Amino acid sequence: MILSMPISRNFKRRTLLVAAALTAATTPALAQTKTLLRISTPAVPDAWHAKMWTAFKETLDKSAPGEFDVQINLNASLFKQGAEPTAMARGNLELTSVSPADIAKLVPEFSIFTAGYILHNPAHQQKVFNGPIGAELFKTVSEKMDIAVLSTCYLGTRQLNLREARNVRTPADLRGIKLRMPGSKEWLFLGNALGATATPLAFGEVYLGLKTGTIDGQDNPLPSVRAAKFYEVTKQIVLTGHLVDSLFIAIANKTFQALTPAQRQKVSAAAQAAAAYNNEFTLKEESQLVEFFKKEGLQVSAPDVEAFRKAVQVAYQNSDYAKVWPKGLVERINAAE
Ligand code: KDO
Repeated sequence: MILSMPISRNFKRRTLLVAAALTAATTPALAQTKTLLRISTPAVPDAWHAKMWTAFKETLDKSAPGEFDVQINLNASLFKQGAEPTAMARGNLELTSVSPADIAKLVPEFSIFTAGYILHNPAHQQKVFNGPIGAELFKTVSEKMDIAVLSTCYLGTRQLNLREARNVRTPADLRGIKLRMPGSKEWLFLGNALGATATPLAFGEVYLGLKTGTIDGQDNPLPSVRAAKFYEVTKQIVLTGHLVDSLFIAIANKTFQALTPAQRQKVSAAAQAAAAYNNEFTLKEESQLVEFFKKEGLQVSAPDVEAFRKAVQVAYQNSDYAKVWPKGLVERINAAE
C-alpha cells in the first residue's frame, strides 16, 4: 500500500508528461501537413483583384478548415509582374492571376485576347472563357504552361489616362505620346496600334513615372486607375475602351494534381467565388468612376471610338499575331455574344 501510492502518482505524472510531449510533437506536424498555396500578384491592396484573394482564402478556410496555408503576396512583393508563370513552373509559386499577354508568350494563339476590340463587353468575355472556346484554349494552356485555369476575372475595360489634357479624337492625336504599357511585346504592340509611342514599365513604377513625367500617360481600367491612385498624377481620361481585359486565376498543375479530388473541387470553388467577388465589385465600381474622376478634377473625354477600333483592327490584321490565330476563331468569338 505504502509503495503503491508513489507508483501510481509517478505513473500519472509520466502519463501527463507523455501526453504533453505528444501534443507538442503532433501540433507542428499537423501544421506541416497543410498544403501551402503561395499567391503572387502585382495588384495594389485596394484593387478588387487583390481583395478577391482574401475571398479565396476565406472560402477555402471555411470549406476545408486547416487543410491549406494560403499566403497572399500583393504589390509584386514575391515575384515581379509577369514572372509568375515561370515561378509556378519552377515550383516556387502555387497560384496567381495570369494575364492574356503572359499566356501569349507560351501559347501564341492566345495573343488574340491581347488585341484591342476583340472582346465586346464583360458579359461577352465571360461567355467566351466559360464556354467551348475557353475550354479548348485552357487545355492548351495546361499542356504548354503546366498550369490549370480555374476562373476568369474581369479586370475592367482599359482606357487611356494622360498626364496632361489634350484633344484626342483619333489615333493621330496620340502621335509622340509616351504611353506606358506593361513590359511585353504584346502590350507594346497594342500601345503602338493606338497611335502612341509605347514604353514598357512595371505597374509598380507607373505612379512615379506619371508624377515625374518620364511617361505621358498609361492605360488601365478605371478601377485600377482609382486603386493605384493614378488620378492624383494625371489630368485626363480618354474613353477609348480598347481592351476588355481579363485575368485568369491559375494554379500550378503539380500542386493541383497532388490534391485529393475533394480538395480540388474546393480550391476550384474558392477560385470561382473569388472571381465572382472581383467581377461584381469591378463592374459596379467601373460604372460609377467617371463621376468620381470628374469630381477629382480630371477631364473625361469621349474620342472617336470607331476611328480607334479601325486603326487597331487594321494593325492586328497586318501583324504576325493574326497569322497564328486559329482559323475562324475571331468569328467564333464574335458569335459567342
Ligand atoms: C498593368 O500593368 O497595366 C496591368 O493592368 C496589367 C494586368 O495584366 C495586371 O498585371 C495588372 O496590371 C496588375 O494586376 C495591377 O493591377
